[in-house]
Amino acid sequence: MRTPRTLPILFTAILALPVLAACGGNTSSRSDSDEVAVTATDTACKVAQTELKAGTIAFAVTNKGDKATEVYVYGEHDGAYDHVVSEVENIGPGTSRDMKVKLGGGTYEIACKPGQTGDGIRQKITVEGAKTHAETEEEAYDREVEVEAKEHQLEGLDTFTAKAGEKIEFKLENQGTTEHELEIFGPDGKEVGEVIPVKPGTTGEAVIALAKPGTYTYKCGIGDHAGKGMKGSFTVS
Ligand SMILES: [Cu+2]
Repeated sequence: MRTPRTLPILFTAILALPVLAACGGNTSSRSDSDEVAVTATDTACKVAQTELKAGTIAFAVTNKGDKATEVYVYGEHDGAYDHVVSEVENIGPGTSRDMKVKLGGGTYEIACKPGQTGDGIRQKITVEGAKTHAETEEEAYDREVEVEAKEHQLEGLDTFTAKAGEKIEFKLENQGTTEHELEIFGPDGKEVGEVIPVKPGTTGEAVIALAKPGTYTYKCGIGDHAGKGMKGSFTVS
């Protein structure tokens, strides 16, 4: 071995420091707020991690290019990544900015836009976890509707209607004795969003955009709950 004997000891000491700092400073799970470095240059958009866990993610953006840049997170909409989930603009050369965003399961694209123009340099990322509607922390909705779940009914949407383009917060209150959820499907039969399973006695919610007019259907996707009656439809005009 060519390595002097003191080196492994030095390495051990260096490696131990951040571990100790992490243990002492913060015992909570990393997934609560993962920090992901995004390095933007005039020709590249480097995202340190492209596979992430659902939740709040803090993108630490550094502009190492010569032009001012902006960074976007795009969600998928009808196969195209054109739905802006979050953005940060006017990042000058040599400066850094943070962009905190809450992401549900799915695929997204990070776009760096050197010169603050065009579609940007894109990097796809995959987020693993519950499929909630992608939302920034400040995301607004137009109104909310309450849905009550029990064995085996979903109540509250019988007379519900909406206008195309409305963003609705669906609040699912589980008054039953087992877990229930609420999946919503657009006129084309594709899922537009869901309230992930909620435990008995608790409430869950999701903001879901009802983009297109038509007949939407909903159901509880757990077991055969839909077959037992936990399903229905409503109209978006
Ligand atoms: Cu159910």
